[in-house]
Amino acid sequence: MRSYRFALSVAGLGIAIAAVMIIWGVRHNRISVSPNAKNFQATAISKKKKFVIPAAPAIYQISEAAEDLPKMIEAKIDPTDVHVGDIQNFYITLSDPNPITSVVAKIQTDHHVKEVELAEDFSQARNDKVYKGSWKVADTHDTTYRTTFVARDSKGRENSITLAWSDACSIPNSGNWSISSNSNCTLSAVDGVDNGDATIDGGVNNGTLTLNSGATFAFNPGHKITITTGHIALASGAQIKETYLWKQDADSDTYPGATEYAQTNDPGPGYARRYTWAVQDDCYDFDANAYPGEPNYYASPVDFAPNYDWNCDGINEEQYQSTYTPRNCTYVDPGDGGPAYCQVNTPGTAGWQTSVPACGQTAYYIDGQGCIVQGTACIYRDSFTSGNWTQYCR
Ligand SMILES: [Ca+2]
Ligand SMILES: [Ca+2]
Ligand SMILES: [Ca+2]
Repeated sequence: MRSYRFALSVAGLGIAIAAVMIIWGVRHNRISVSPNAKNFQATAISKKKKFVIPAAPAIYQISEAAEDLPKMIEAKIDPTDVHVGDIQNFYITLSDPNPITSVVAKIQTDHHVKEVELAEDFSQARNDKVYKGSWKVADTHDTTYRTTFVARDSKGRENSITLAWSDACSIPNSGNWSISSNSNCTLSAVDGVDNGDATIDGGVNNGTLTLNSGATFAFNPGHKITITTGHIALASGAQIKETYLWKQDADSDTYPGATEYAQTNDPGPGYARRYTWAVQDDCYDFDANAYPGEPNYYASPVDFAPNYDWNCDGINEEQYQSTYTPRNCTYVDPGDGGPAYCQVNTPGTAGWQTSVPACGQTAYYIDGQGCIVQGTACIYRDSFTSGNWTQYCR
């Protein structure tokens, strides 16, 4: 185990990273009534962020504990972003006092893990050994994409590193963070630890923190990054920086936007250190009515359709999610000279007449139904609050 105090040990290397009962039925309040659990059917909104894959090719400088052998020095994937049918090449540079016996790249995509044997590239005139291999891309990587290099030497030692593009880092806003909670993670923007230490351990999986070009991993003065059994893979243009992390609440709803800034001085109005903010970020920092936990429903999208996620939970929750069930009555003549009446067998429930409309859409809503005597039968009438309603969402 070896501790890297980056400010001291590698700064010099230039690494700087939301009922009223009436005679007809039940009337809903459009804003405050929450759907009951039985009827809950939220719609997932398709604003999933695609993970960031660097422009090809990408070369990563690897930092790891000194005693890991075979030592991994540099990895290259060319091209990084691929499509089915493309040829993808892998290179890894290794150093070991003993002969290398096998080098394998395990490529994990949406449905498969493909293993590619890498062979030594004797055309490389250098002391460190370069191994290369390629495969024809046979699967998509819309949800999963990572490549693990595994090297073994003649002493039976094994070392591995995983370059991931689909794995989130889930670093808390405040305090210590260890990569072992995720195994692998990748950053393509500003992130890091605020008021805490970072540990790159990765448990049994040899976790790797991958920093793509443009990524900054920040840690505060007086804190440290420790590499134990894991790795840091640093692309050209990525940096590890000893400084402070800041986030801005532009719409003043007390929840900050997700964008972070790594710098020593306060960037200005609305900014505060990352560790001082609410646990969850704002999902839309341009409207104070959109924030985590917003109780109200709205007829309009947050920004543009289909995003009606006003409460920032990642789904479009419709306020009214049921179609109505009809009231059922039986005409009764008491036979004693008294007036005929309609006996209610089942009261029915409020709901949309035909199908549940999407957020912002309008359809006929039966808010309640009554049955009255007409001649020698019962007829049904919708409550006066029934009509064309708009589906509100949050
Ligand atoms: Ca905000
Ligand atoms: Ca907001
Ligand atoms: Ca929502």
